Amino acid sequence: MTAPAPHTAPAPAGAAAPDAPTWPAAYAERYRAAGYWRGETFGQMLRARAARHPDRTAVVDPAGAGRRWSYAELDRRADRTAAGLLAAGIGRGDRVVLQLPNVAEFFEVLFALFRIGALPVFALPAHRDTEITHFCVLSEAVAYVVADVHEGYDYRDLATRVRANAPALRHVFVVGDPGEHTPLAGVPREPVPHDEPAPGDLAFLQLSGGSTGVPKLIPRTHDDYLYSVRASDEICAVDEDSVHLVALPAAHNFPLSSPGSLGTLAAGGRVVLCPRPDPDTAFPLIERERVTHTGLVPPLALVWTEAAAATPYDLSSLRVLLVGGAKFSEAAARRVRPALGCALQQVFGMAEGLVNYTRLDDDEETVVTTQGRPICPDDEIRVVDDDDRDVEPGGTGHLLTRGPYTIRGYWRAPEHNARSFTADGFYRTGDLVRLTGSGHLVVEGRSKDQINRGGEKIAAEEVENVILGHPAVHDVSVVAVPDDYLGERSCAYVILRRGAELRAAALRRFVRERGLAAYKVPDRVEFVDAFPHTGVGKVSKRDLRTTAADSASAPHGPHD
Ligand code: OOB
Repeated sequence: MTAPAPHTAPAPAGAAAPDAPTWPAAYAERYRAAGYWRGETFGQMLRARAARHPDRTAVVDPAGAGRRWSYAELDRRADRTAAGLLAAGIGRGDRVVLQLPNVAEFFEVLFALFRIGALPVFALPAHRDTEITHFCVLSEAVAYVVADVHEGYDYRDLATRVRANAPALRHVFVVGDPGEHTPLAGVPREPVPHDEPAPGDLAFLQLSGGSTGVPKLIPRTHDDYLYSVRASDEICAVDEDSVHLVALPAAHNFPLSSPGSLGTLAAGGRVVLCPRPDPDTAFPLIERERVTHTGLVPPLALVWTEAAAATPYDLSSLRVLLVGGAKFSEAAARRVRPALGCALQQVFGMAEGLVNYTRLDDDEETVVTTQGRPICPDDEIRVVDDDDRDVEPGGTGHLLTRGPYTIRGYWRAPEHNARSFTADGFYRTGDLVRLTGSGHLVVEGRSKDQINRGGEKIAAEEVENVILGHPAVHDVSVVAVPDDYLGERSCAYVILRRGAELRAAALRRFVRERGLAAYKVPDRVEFVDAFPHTGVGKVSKRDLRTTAADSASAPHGPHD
Protein backbone atom coordinates (compact mmCIF):
# COMPACT_ATOMS: atom_id res chain seq x y z
CA MET A 1 0.00 0.00 0.00
CA THR A 2 1.59 3.33 1.02
CA ALA A 3 4.89 4.36 2.61
CA PRO A 4 6.45 2.13 5.24
CA ALA A 5 5.29 2.64 8.79
CA PRO A 6 7.77 4.86 10.58
CA HIS A 7 6.00 4.34 13.90
CA THR A 8 5.67 0.57 13.95
CA ALA A 9 8.23 -1.65 15.64
CA PRO A 10 11.18 -2.31 13.38
CA ALA A 11 10.70 -5.01 10.77
CA PRO A 12 12.45 -8.26 11.55
CA ALA A 13 16.10 -8.30 10.52
CA GLY A 14 16.50 -8.85 6.82
CA ALA A 15 12.83 -8.23 6.05
CA ALA A 16 11.99 -5.29 3.82
CA ALA A 17 8.30 -5.03 4.66
CA PRO A 18 7.03 -3.08 7.68
CA ASP A 19 5.01 -4.98 10.29
CA ALA A 20 1.84 -3.27 9.14
CA PRO A 21 0.79 -0.54 6.72
CA THR A 22 -0.06 2.74 8.36
CA TRP A 23 -1.85 5.99 7.47
CA PRO A 24 -0.33 7.97 4.60
CA ALA A 25 1.34 11.20 5.78
CA ALA A 26 -1.42 13.45 4.41
CA TYR A 27 -4.04 11.60 6.48
CA ALA A 28 -1.90 11.60 9.59
CA GLU A 29 -1.43 15.36 9.25
CA ARG A 30 -5.14 15.88 8.78
CA TYR A 31 -6.01 13.79 11.87
CA ARG A 32 -3.47 15.70 13.95
CA ALA A 33 -4.63 19.07 12.67
CA ALA A 34 -8.25 18.16 13.46
CA GLY A 35 -7.22 17.42 17.05
CA TYR A 36 -8.03 13.71 16.95
CA TRP A 37 -4.45 12.62 17.49
CA ARG A 38 -3.26 14.66 20.41
CA GLY A 39 0.20 13.25 20.93
CA GLU A 40 -0.46 11.50 24.23
CA THR A 41 0.33 7.91 25.22
CA PHE A 42 -1.71 5.74 27.58
CA GLY A 43 1.17 5.85 30.06
CA GLN A 44 1.07 9.64 30.09
CA MET A 45 -2.71 9.65 30.34
CA LEU A 46 -2.63 7.61 33.56
CA ARG A 47 0.20 9.78 34.93
CA ALA A 48 -1.87 12.92 34.35
CA ARG A 49 -5.00 11.46 36.01
CA ALA A 50 -2.94 10.28 38.99
CA ALA A 51 -1.44 13.76 39.36
CA ARG A 52 -4.85 15.42 39.21
CA HIS A 53 -6.67 13.18 41.69
CA PRO A 54 -4.30 10.71 43.30
CA ASP A 55 -6.75 9.56 45.97
CA ARG A 56 -9.80 8.85 43.83
CA THR A 57 -10.48 5.16 43.27
CA ALA A 58 -9.39 3.93 39.86
CA VAL A 59 -10.01 0.17 40.03
CA VAL A 60 -12.22 -1.98 42.25
CA ASP A 61 -11.62 -5.72 42.20
CA PRO A 62 -14.28 -7.37 44.35
CA ALA A 63 -12.78 -10.88 44.08
CA GLY A 64 -11.39 -12.41 47.25
CA ALA A 65 -11.11 -9.85 50.03
CA GLY A 66 -11.83 -7.04 47.56
CA ARG A 67 -9.28 -4.45 46.51
CA ARG A 68 -9.57 -0.77 45.75
CA TRP A 69 -6.67 0.92 44.00
CA SER A 70 -6.49 4.69 43.88
CA TYR A 71 -5.13 6.43 40.78
CA ALA A 72 -1.86 6.99 42.66
CA GLU A 73 -1.69 3.28 43.53
CA LEU A 74 -2.38 2.12 39.97
CA ASP A 75 0.20 4.61 38.67
CA ARG A 76 2.82 3.43 41.18
CA ARG A 77 2.14 -0.24 40.45
CA ALA A 78 2.41 0.36 36.71
CA ASP A 79 5.79 2.05 37.22
CA ARG A 80 7.13 -0.68 39.48
CA THR A 81 5.98 -3.50 37.23
CA ALA A 82 7.37 -1.62 34.22
CA ALA A 83 10.76 -1.51 35.97
CA GLY A 84 10.57 -5.23 36.69
CA LEU A 85 9.69 -6.09 33.09
CA LEU A 86 12.58 -3.94 31.86
CA ALA A 87 14.91 -5.75 34.25
CA ALA A 88 13.69 -9.03 32.73
CA GLY A 89 14.87 -7.76 29.36
CA ILE A 90 11.43 -6.84 28.00
CA GLY A 91 11.40 -3.52 26.18
CA ARG A 92 10.04 -1.26 23.50
CA GLY A 93 8.37 -3.08 20.63
CA ASP A 94 8.46 -6.51 22.35
CA ARG A 95 5.21 -8.45 22.30
CA VAL A 96 3.63 -9.88 25.47
CA VAL A 97 0.56 -12.12 25.32
CA LEU A 98 -1.79 -11.00 28.08
CA GLN A 99 -4.44 -13.53 29.14
CA LEU A 100 -6.04 -12.46 32.40
CA PRO A 101 -9.59 -12.63 33.66
CA ASN A 102 -11.25 -9.53 35.14
CA VAL A 103 -8.72 -8.86 37.90
CA ALA A 104 -6.99 -5.63 38.95
CA GLU A 105 -3.59 -6.91 37.79
CA PHE A 106 -4.89 -6.71 34.22
CA PHE A 107 -4.56 -2.91 34.48
CA GLU A 108 -1.27 -3.01 36.38
CA VAL A 109 0.36 -5.09 33.63
CA LEU A 110 -1.39 -3.23 30.82
CA PHE A 111 -0.14 0.19 31.93
CA ALA A 112 3.31 -1.22 32.72
CA LEU A 113 3.52 -2.47 29.13
CA PHE A 114 2.16 0.82 27.79
CA ARG A 115 4.85 2.70 29.75
CA ILE A 116 7.80 0.72 28.38
CA GLY A 117 6.37 0.53 24.87
CA ALA A 118 6.02 -3.26 24.89
CA LEU A 119 2.90 -4.43 23.06
CA PRO A 120 0.24 -6.45 24.85
CA VAL A 121 -1.42 -9.06 22.63
CA PHE A 122 -4.94 -9.34 24.05
CA ALA A 123 -5.93 -12.99 24.48
CA LEU A 124 -9.30 -13.88 26.03
CA PRO A 125 -9.65 -16.22 29.03
CA ALA A 126 -11.52 -18.68 26.78
CA HIS A 127 -8.54 -19.18 24.45
CA ARG A 128 -6.69 -22.47 24.63
CA ASP A 129 -3.59 -24.17 23.21
CA THR A 130 -4.31 -23.60 19.52
CA GLU A 131 -5.09 -19.92 19.81
CA ILE A 132 -2.43 -18.99 22.39
CA THR A 133 0.32 -20.86 20.55
CA HIS A 134 -0.70 -19.10 17.38
CA PHE A 135 -0.63 -15.65 19.05
CA CYS A 136 2.77 -16.36 20.62
CA VAL A 137 4.30 -17.67 17.41
CA LEU A 138 2.79 -15.04 15.10
CA SER A 139 3.73 -12.12 17.34
CA GLU A 140 7.06 -13.68 18.40
CA ALA A 141 6.01 -12.89 21.96
CA VAL A 142 8.79 -12.83 24.54
CA ALA A 143 6.44 -13.16 27.52
CA TYR A 144 3.01 -14.55 28.41
CA VAL A 145 1.01 -13.35 31.43
CA VAL A 146 -1.67 -15.62 32.92
CA ALA A 147 -3.74 -16.22 36.05
CA ASP A 148 -3.00 -19.38 38.01
CA VAL A 149 -6.44 -21.02 37.97
CA HIS A 150 -9.64 -19.39 36.79
CA GLU A 151 -13.10 -20.95 36.54
CA GLY A 152 -11.51 -24.32 37.26
CA TYR A 153 -8.97 -24.10 34.42
CA ASP A 154 -5.24 -24.19 35.14
CA TYR A 155 -3.50 -21.62 32.94
CA ARG A 156 -0.06 -22.60 34.26
CA ASP A 157 -0.35 -25.97 32.52
CA LEU A 158 -1.48 -24.24 29.36
CA ALA A 159 1.59 -21.97 29.60
CA THR A 160 3.90 -24.98 29.99
CA ARG A 161 2.48 -26.56 26.83
CA VAL A 162 2.54 -23.30 24.86
CA ARG A 163 6.13 -22.64 25.89
CA ALA A 164 7.25 -25.89 24.31
CA ASN A 165 5.95 -24.68 20.94
CA ALA A 166 6.79 -20.97 21.03
CA PRO A 167 10.56 -20.59 20.69
CA ALA A 168 10.65 -16.80 21.27
CA LEU A 169 8.80 -17.06 24.60
CA ARG A 170 11.27 -16.38 27.42
CA HIS A 171 8.98 -15.61 30.37
CA VAL A 172 5.68 -16.78 31.82
CA PHE A 173 4.37 -14.49 34.58
CA VAL A 174 1.55 -15.77 36.77
CA VAL A 175 -0.92 -13.77 38.84
CA GLY A 176 -1.29 -15.91 41.97
CA ASP A 177 0.46 -19.20 42.68
CA PRO A 178 3.12 -19.44 39.95
CA GLY A 179 3.77 -23.19 39.91
CA GLU A 180 6.87 -23.70 37.78
CA HIS A 181 6.69 -20.17 36.34
CA THR A 182 7.51 -16.65 37.61
CA PRO A 183 5.17 -14.93 40.09
CA LEU A 184 3.98 -11.53 38.83
CA ALA A 185 4.13 -10.36 42.45
CA GLY A 186 7.90 -10.91 42.36
CA VAL A 187 8.39 -8.68 39.31
CA PRO A 188 7.94 -5.09 40.64
CA ARG A 189 11.11 -3.07 41.34
CA GLU A 190 12.13 0.47 42.12
CA PRO A 191 11.33 2.51 39.02
CA VAL A 192 14.24 3.47 36.81
CA PRO A 193 14.40 6.08 34.05
CA HIS A 194 13.62 4.47 30.70
CA ASP A 195 12.67 5.19 27.12
CA GLU A 196 9.00 5.89 26.58
CA PRO A 197 7.03 5.09 23.45
CA ALA A 198 5.96 7.89 21.12
CA PRO A 199 2.21 8.62 20.72
CA GLY A 200 2.35 7.41 17.11
CA ASP A 201 3.87 4.08 18.16
CA LEU A 202 1.85 0.91 18.35
CA ALA A 203 0.23 0.51 21.78
CA PHE A 204 -0.98 -3.09 21.45
CA LEU A 205 -2.13 -5.86 19.15
CA GLN A 206 -5.84 -6.67 19.38
CA LEU A 207 -7.40 -9.86 18.02
CA SER A 208 -9.53 -9.96 14.95
CA GLY A 209 -12.80 -11.89 15.08
CA GLY A 210 -11.57 -13.33 11.85
CA SER A 211 -13.00 -15.16 8.92
CA THR A 212 -9.88 -17.05 7.87
CA GLY A 213 -8.06 -20.13 9.12
CA VAL A 214 -6.02 -18.30 11.74
CA PRO A 215 -6.88 -15.15 13.71
CA LYS A 216 -5.04 -11.99 12.70
CA LEU A 217 -3.51 -9.31 14.89
CA ILE A 218 -4.70 -5.71 14.80
CA PRO A 219 -2.07 -3.02 15.37
CA ARG A 220 -3.43 0.04 17.20
CA THR A 221 -1.47 3.17 18.13
CA HIS A 222 -1.68 5.26 21.31
CA ASP A 223 -2.84 8.27 19.30
CA ASP A 224 -5.60 6.49 17.39
CA TYR A 225 -6.96 4.42 20.27
CA LEU A 226 -6.89 7.28 22.78
CA TYR A 227 -8.88 9.35 20.32
CA SER A 228 -11.58 6.68 20.07
CA VAL A 229 -11.65 6.40 23.86
CA ARG A 230 -11.94 10.15 24.50
CA ALA A 231 -14.58 10.56 21.81
CA SER A 232 -16.54 7.61 23.24
CA ASP A 233 -16.52 9.30 26.64
CA GLU A 234 -18.15 12.36 25.19
CA ILE A 235 -20.77 10.36 23.29
CA CYS A 236 -21.62 8.17 26.30
CA ALA A 237 -21.48 11.00 28.90
CA VAL A 238 -18.60 9.45 30.82
CA ASP A 239 -16.95 11.82 33.28
CA GLU A 240 -15.06 11.63 36.55
CA ASP A 241 -18.22 10.69 38.44
CA SER A 242 -18.85 7.70 36.19
CA VAL A 243 -18.57 4.19 37.55
CA HIS A 244 -18.10 1.53 34.87
CA LEU A 245 -18.79 -2.14 35.47
CA VAL A 246 -16.58 -4.37 33.32
CA ALA A 247 -18.92 -7.33 32.88
CA LEU A 248 -17.49 -8.74 29.62
CA PRO A 249 -13.89 -10.05 29.39
CA ALA A 250 -11.73 -6.98 30.09
CA ALA A 251 -9.35 -7.48 27.14
CA HIS A 252 -12.06 -7.37 24.47
CA ASN A 253 -12.18 -4.15 22.50
CA PHE A 254 -15.77 -3.36 23.54
CA PRO A 255 -15.34 -3.38 27.37
CA LEU A 256 -11.84 -1.93 26.95
CA SER A 257 -12.67 1.17 24.96
CA SER A 258 -16.31 1.65 24.04
CA PRO A 259 -16.09 3.59 26.34
CA GLY A 260 -15.17 0.78 28.69
CA SER A 261 -12.43 0.70 31.29
CA LEU A 262 -9.96 2.87 29.39
CA GLY A 263 -12.64 5.47 28.69
CA THR A 264 -13.50 5.54 32.37
CA LEU A 265 -9.86 5.88 33.44
CA ALA A 266 -9.28 8.59 30.82
CA ALA A 267 -12.19 10.50 32.38
CA GLY A 268 -10.94 9.95 35.95
CA GLY A 269 -13.89 7.71 36.84
CA ARG A 270 -14.01 4.36 38.64
CA VAL A 271 -13.68 0.93 37.03
CA VAL A 272 -15.39 -1.96 38.82
CA LEU A 273 -14.39 -5.43 37.69
CA CYS A 274 -17.14 -8.01 37.53
CA PRO A 275 -15.77 -11.54 37.74
CA ARG A 276 -18.78 -13.00 35.87
CA PRO A 277 -21.49 -11.23 33.87
CA ASP A 278 -24.56 -12.97 35.37
CA PRO A 279 -27.10 -10.83 37.26
CA ASP A 280 -26.42 -12.63 40.55
CA THR A 281 -22.83 -11.38 40.42
CA ALA A 282 -23.36 -8.05 38.69
CA PHE A 283 -26.49 -6.66 40.40
CA PRO A 284 -25.07 -6.57 43.96
CA LEU A 285 -21.99 -4.80 42.58
CA ILE A 286 -24.14 -2.24 40.77
CA GLU A 287 -25.94 -1.48 44.04
CA ARG A 288 -22.80 -1.36 46.18
CA GLU A 289 -20.63 0.69 43.83
CA ARG A 290 -23.41 2.84 42.37
CA VAL A 291 -22.47 1.76 38.85
CA THR A 292 -23.50 4.25 36.15
CA HIS A 293 -22.36 2.53 32.91
CA THR A 294 -21.83 -0.98 31.63
CA GLY A 295 -21.62 -2.82 28.33
CA LEU A 296 -23.21 -6.14 27.41
CA VAL A 297 -23.61 -8.42 24.42
CA PRO A 298 -27.25 -9.00 23.36
CA PRO A 299 -27.81 -12.39 25.09
CA LEU A 300 -26.68 -10.96 28.41
CA ALA A 301 -28.78 -7.85 27.92
CA LEU A 302 -31.79 -10.17 27.53
CA VAL A 303 -30.92 -12.03 30.74
CA TRP A 304 -30.42 -8.77 32.65
CA THR A 305 -33.70 -7.23 31.51
CA GLU A 306 -35.56 -10.36 32.63
CA ALA A 307 -33.74 -10.61 35.95
CA ALA A 308 -34.22 -6.91 36.72
CA ALA A 309 -37.98 -7.36 37.09
CA ALA A 310 -37.58 -9.49 40.22
CA THR A 311 -34.29 -8.32 41.68
CA PRO A 312 -34.08 -7.09 45.28
CA TYR A 313 -31.02 -4.99 44.33
CA ASP A 314 -31.17 -1.27 43.70
CA LEU A 315 -30.13 -0.64 40.10
CA SER A 316 -31.20 3.01 40.07
CA SER A 317 -27.65 4.31 39.68
CA LEU A 318 -27.43 2.82 36.15
CA ARG A 319 -27.57 5.59 33.58
CA VAL A 320 -26.42 3.91 30.36
CA LEU A 321 -26.45 0.32 29.14
CA LEU A 322 -24.32 -0.20 26.04
CA VAL A 323 -25.26 -3.20 23.94
CA GLY A 324 -23.17 -4.40 21.03
CA GLY A 325 -20.93 -7.08 19.57
CA ALA A 326 -23.85 -8.66 17.73
CA LYS A 327 -27.21 -7.49 16.41
CA PHE A 328 -29.62 -6.50 19.18
CA SER A 329 -33.17 -7.21 18.10
CA GLU A 330 -35.59 -4.34 18.08
CA ALA A 331 -37.96 -6.20 20.40
CA ALA A 332 -35.23 -6.79 22.98
CA ALA A 333 -33.96 -3.22 22.64
CA ARG A 334 -37.43 -1.87 23.46
CA ARG A 335 -37.40 -3.71 26.78
CA VAL A 336 -34.20 -2.14 28.14
CA ARG A 337 -35.39 1.22 29.41
CA PRO A 338 -38.60 -0.03 31.07
CA ALA A 339 -36.79 -2.96 32.71
CA LEU A 340 -33.56 -1.34 33.82
CA GLY A 341 -34.61 2.30 34.07
CA CYS A 342 -31.59 3.49 32.10
CA ALA A 343 -30.78 4.68 28.59
CA LEU A 344 -29.77 2.20 25.93
CA GLN A 345 -26.91 2.89 23.55
CA GLN A 346 -26.42 0.43 20.73
CA VAL A 347 -22.77 -0.04 19.76
CA PHE A 348 -21.65 -1.47 16.45
CA GLY A 349 -17.90 -1.63 16.62
CA MET A 350 -14.93 -3.65 15.52
CA ALA A 351 -11.45 -4.15 16.92
CA GLU A 352 -10.09 -2.95 13.56
CA GLY A 353 -11.41 0.51 14.38
CA LEU A 354 -14.77 2.01 13.40
CA VAL A 355 -17.24 2.29 16.27
CA ASN A 356 -20.84 3.47 15.90
CA TYR A 357 -23.11 4.51 18.75
CA THR A 358 -26.69 5.57 18.97
CA ARG A 359 -26.59 8.92 20.74
CA LEU A 360 -28.09 9.74 24.11
CA ASP A 361 -30.27 12.39 22.46
CA ASP A 362 -31.45 10.17 19.59
CA ASP A 363 -35.20 9.51 19.58
CA GLU A 364 -36.40 6.15 20.86
CA GLU A 365 -37.11 4.75 17.37
CA THR A 366 -33.54 5.46 16.25
CA VAL A 367 -32.12 3.89 19.41
CA VAL A 368 -34.07 0.66 19.05
CA THR A 369 -33.94 0.25 15.27
CA THR A 370 -30.37 1.27 14.35
CA GLN A 371 -26.86 0.34 15.38
CA GLY A 372 -25.75 3.94 15.68
CA ARG A 373 -23.59 6.30 13.68
CA PRO A 374 -19.81 6.70 13.57
CA ILE A 375 -17.85 8.38 16.33
CA CYS A 376 -16.00 10.81 14.11
CA PRO A 377 -16.94 13.28 11.34
CA ASP A 378 -13.84 11.98 9.53
CA ASP A 379 -14.97 8.34 9.63
CA GLU A 380 -15.53 7.70 5.94
CA ILE A 381 -18.30 5.22 5.20
CA ARG A 382 -19.06 3.55 1.88
CA VAL A 383 -21.84 1.06 1.23
CA VAL A 384 -21.00 -0.86 -1.94
CA ASP A 385 -22.10 -3.79 -4.11
CA ASP A 386 -19.99 -6.84 -4.96
CA ASP A 387 -18.02 -4.75 -7.49
CA ASP A 388 -17.23 -1.95 -5.04
CA ARG A 389 -19.78 0.40 -6.65
CA ASP A 390 -21.80 2.58 -4.27
CA VAL A 391 -25.33 1.26 -3.82
CA GLU A 392 -28.36 3.54 -4.14
CA PRO A 393 -28.92 5.70 -1.03
CA GLY A 394 -30.67 3.57 1.59
CA GLY A 395 -29.73 0.33 -0.17
CA THR A 396 -28.01 -2.58 1.54
CA GLY A 397 -24.38 -3.34 0.71
CA HIS A 398 -20.91 -4.07 2.00
CA LEU A 399 -19.61 -1.62 4.58
CA LEU A 400 -16.20 -0.12 3.81
CA THR A 401 -14.58 2.37 6.14
CA ARG A 402 -11.52 4.55 6.57
CA GLY A 403 -10.74 7.03 9.33
CA PRO A 404 -8.53 8.29 12.16
CA TYR A 405 -8.82 5.16 14.30
CA THR A 406 -9.37 2.43 11.70
CA ILE A 407 -6.27 0.41 10.82
CA ARG A 408 -4.79 0.41 7.33
CA GLY A 409 -3.60 -3.19 7.62
CA TYR A 410 -3.17 -6.19 9.90
CA TRP A 411 0.12 -7.11 11.57
CA ARG A 412 2.45 -9.05 9.28
CA ALA A 413 -0.29 -10.17 6.91
CA PRO A 414 0.43 -8.61 3.50
CA GLU A 415 -1.56 -11.12 1.47
CA HIS A 416 -4.55 -10.86 3.71
CA ASN A 417 -4.27 -7.07 3.69
CA ALA A 418 -4.53 -7.04 -0.09
CA ARG A 419 -7.97 -8.66 0.27
CA SER A 420 -9.21 -6.90 3.42
CA PHE A 421 -8.45 -3.34 2.32
CA THR A 422 -9.18 -1.47 -0.88
CA ALA A 423 -6.28 0.03 -2.83
CA ASP A 424 -7.16 3.42 -1.33
CA GLY A 425 -7.11 2.14 2.24
CA PHE A 426 -10.75 1.39 3.10
CA TYR A 427 -11.21 -1.56 5.46
CA ARG A 428 -13.63 -4.19 4.16
CA THR A 429 -15.62 -4.89 7.32
CA GLY A 430 -17.46 -7.93 5.95
CA ASP A 431 -20.69 -6.47 7.33
CA LEU A 432 -23.80 -5.82 5.24
CA VAL A 433 -25.43 -2.55 6.22
CA ARG A 434 -27.76 0.17 5.09
CA LEU A 435 -27.56 3.86 5.92
CA THR A 436 -30.65 5.68 7.13
CA GLY A 437 -31.43 9.29 6.17
CA SER A 438 -30.01 10.45 9.51
CA GLY A 439 -26.66 8.75 8.84
CA HIS A 440 -27.29 5.86 11.20
CA LEU A 441 -26.28 2.35 10.20
CA VAL A 442 -28.51 -0.70 10.32
CA VAL A 443 -26.65 -4.02 10.27
CA GLU A 444 -28.51 -6.31 7.85
CA GLY A 445 -26.13 -9.27 7.75
CA ARG A 446 -22.63 -10.35 6.98
CA SER A 447 -20.66 -11.40 3.92
CA LYS A 448 -17.66 -12.72 5.90
CA ASP A 449 -17.49 -16.43 6.64
CA GLN A 450 -18.01 -16.00 10.35
CA ILE A 451 -20.46 -17.08 13.02
CA ASN A 452 -21.39 -14.45 15.60
CA ARG A 453 -22.31 -16.52 18.63
CA GLY A 454 -23.78 -13.90 20.96
CA GLY A 455 -20.86 -11.54 20.26
CA GLU A 456 -18.20 -14.25 20.26
CA LYS A 457 -16.82 -14.50 16.74
CA ILE A 458 -16.03 -17.85 15.14
CA ALA A 459 -14.12 -18.01 11.85
CA ALA A 460 -15.76 -20.97 10.09
CA GLU A 461 -12.52 -21.85 8.34
CA GLU A 462 -10.57 -22.14 11.61
CA VAL A 463 -13.01 -24.76 12.93
CA GLU A 464 -13.24 -26.49 9.55
CA ASN A 465 -9.46 -26.90 9.48
CA VAL A 466 -9.51 -28.57 12.88
CA ILE A 467 -12.35 -30.92 11.90
CA LEU A 468 -10.57 -31.82 8.66
CA GLY A 469 -7.78 -33.17 10.86
CA HIS A 470 -10.07 -36.01 12.01
CA PRO A 471 -9.21 -39.22 10.15
CA ALA A 472 -12.88 -40.12 9.60
CA VAL A 473 -13.76 -36.78 7.99
CA HIS A 474 -13.77 -36.31 4.22
CA ASP A 475 -15.12 -32.75 4.13
CA VAL A 476 -16.78 -30.21 6.40
CA SER A 477 -18.59 -26.91 6.23
CA VAL A 478 -19.41 -24.86 9.32
CA VAL A 479 -22.32 -22.41 9.16
CA ALA A 480 -24.48 -20.26 11.43
CA VAL A 481 -27.88 -21.41 12.64
CA PRO A 482 -30.32 -18.79 13.98
CA ASP A 483 -30.86 -19.00 17.72
CA ASP A 484 -33.39 -17.14 19.88
CA TYR A 485 -30.96 -16.58 22.72
CA LEU A 486 -27.48 -16.26 21.21
CA GLY A 487 -28.60 -14.88 17.86
CA GLU A 488 -26.57 -17.59 16.14
CA ARG A 489 -25.08 -20.94 16.99
CA SER A 490 -22.71 -23.02 14.89
CA CYS A 491 -23.51 -26.13 12.91
CA ALA A 492 -20.88 -28.36 11.27
CA TYR A 493 -22.05 -30.26 8.19
CA VAL A 494 -19.74 -33.25 7.84
CA ILE A 495 -19.16 -35.75 5.01
CA LEU A 496 -17.45 -38.87 6.35
CA ARG A 497 -14.89 -40.93 4.47
CA ARG A 498 -16.34 -44.01 2.81
CA GLY A 499 -16.94 -46.68 5.42
CA ALA A 500 -15.92 -44.44 8.35
CA GLU A 501 -18.08 -44.09 11.43
CA LEU A 502 -18.21 -41.15 13.77
CA ARG A 503 -20.71 -39.80 16.24
CA ALA A 504 -21.38 -36.10 16.78
CA ALA A 505 -20.28 -36.24 20.41
CA ALA A 506 -16.94 -37.78 19.47
CA LEU A 507 -16.32 -35.10 16.85
CA ARG A 508 -17.15 -32.31 19.29
CA ARG A 509 -14.79 -33.86 21.83
CA PHE A 510 -12.09 -34.05 19.15
CA VAL A 511 -12.40 -30.30 18.49
CA ARG A 512 -12.23 -29.52 22.21
CA GLU A 513 -9.19 -31.72 22.70
CA ARG A 514 -7.38 -30.03 19.83
CA GLY A 515 -7.22 -27.02 22.19
CA LEU A 516 -9.76 -24.64 20.68
CA ALA A 517 -11.77 -22.20 22.82
CA ALA A 518 -14.99 -23.89 23.97
CA TYR A 519 -17.25 -21.39 22.17
CA LYS A 520 -15.80 -22.59 18.85
CA VAL A 521 -16.86 -26.22 19.36
CA PRO A 522 -19.81 -26.71 16.96
CA ASP A 523 -23.13 -26.58 18.77
CA ARG A 524 -24.54 -29.02 16.24
CA VAL A 525 -23.03 -31.64 13.97
CA GLU A 526 -24.96 -33.01 10.99
CA PHE A 527 -23.67 -35.85 8.83
CA VAL A 528 -24.55 -35.55 5.14
CA ASP A 529 -23.66 -37.35 1.90
CA ALA A 530 -22.95 -34.22 -0.15
CA PHE A 531 -22.98 -30.42 0.06
CA PRO A 532 -25.15 -28.15 -2.08
CA HIS A 533 -23.06 -26.32 -4.66
CA THR A 534 -23.23 -22.91 -6.27
CA GLY A 535 -23.30 -22.41 -10.03
CA VAL A 536 -19.51 -22.36 -10.17
CA GLY A 537 -19.19 -25.49 -8.10
CA LYS A 538 -18.25 -23.97 -4.72
CA VAL A 539 -19.94 -25.22 -1.56
CA SER A 540 -23.04 -23.09 -1.12
CA LYS A 541 -22.93 -21.98 2.48
CA ARG A 542 -26.06 -19.98 1.85
CA ASP A 543 -28.00 -23.16 1.03
CA LEU A 544 -26.48 -24.93 4.00
CA ARG A 545 -27.52 -22.06 6.27
CA THR A 546 -31.06 -22.27 4.93
CA THR A 547 -31.15 -26.03 5.54
CA ALA A 548 -29.76 -25.53 9.03
CA ALA A 549 -32.26 -22.76 9.80
CA ASP A 550 -35.18 -24.89 8.55
CA SER A 551 -34.19 -27.86 10.64
CA ALA A 552 -33.52 -25.60 13.65
CA SER A 553 -37.08 -24.33 13.55
CA ALA A 554 -38.49 -27.85 13.08
CA PRO A 555 -38.83 -29.97 16.21
CA HIS A 556 -35.90 -32.34 16.58
CA GLY A 557 -34.34 -34.58 19.14
CA PRO A 558 -30.95 -34.37 20.82
CA HIS A 559 -28.07 -33.85 18.40
CA ASP A 560 -25.61 -36.31 19.78
C1 OOB B 1 -16.89 -5.90 18.51
O1 OOB B 1 -15.66 -6.09 17.93
P1 OOB B 1 -15.17 -7.46 17.22
O2 OOB B 1 -13.90 -7.10 16.58
O3 OOB B 1 -15.22 -8.58 18.19
O4 OOB B 1 -16.26 -7.82 16.14
C2 OOB B 1 -16.60 -6.92 15.10
C3 OOB B 1 -17.79 -7.44 14.34
C4 OOB B 1 -18.39 -6.46 13.37
O5 OOB B 1 -17.69 -6.41 12.15
C5 OOB B 1 -19.80 -7.04 13.22
O6 OOB B 1 -19.78 -8.14 12.37
C6 OOB B 1 -20.11 -7.51 14.62
O7 OOB B 1 -18.86 -7.77 15.23
N1 OOB B 1 -20.84 -6.53 15.43
C7 OOB B 1 -22.16 -6.27 15.33
C8 OOB B 1 -22.44 -5.29 16.29
N2 OOB B 1 -21.30 -4.98 16.95
C9 OOB B 1 -20.34 -5.76 16.41
N3 OOB B 1 -23.10 -6.75 14.49
C10 OOB B 1 -24.36 -6.28 14.64
N4 OOB B 1 -24.71 -5.34 15.54
C11 OOB B 1 -23.78 -4.80 16.39
N5 OOB B 1 -24.15 -3.88 17.30
O8 OOB B 1 -17.76 -6.74 18.51
C12 OOB B 1 -17.09 -4.58 19.15
C13 OOB B 1 -16.05 -3.68 19.25
C14 OOB B 1 -16.24 -2.44 19.85
C15 OOB B 1 -17.49 -2.12 20.34
C16 OOB B 1 -18.53 -3.01 20.24
C17 OOB B 1 -18.33 -4.25 19.65
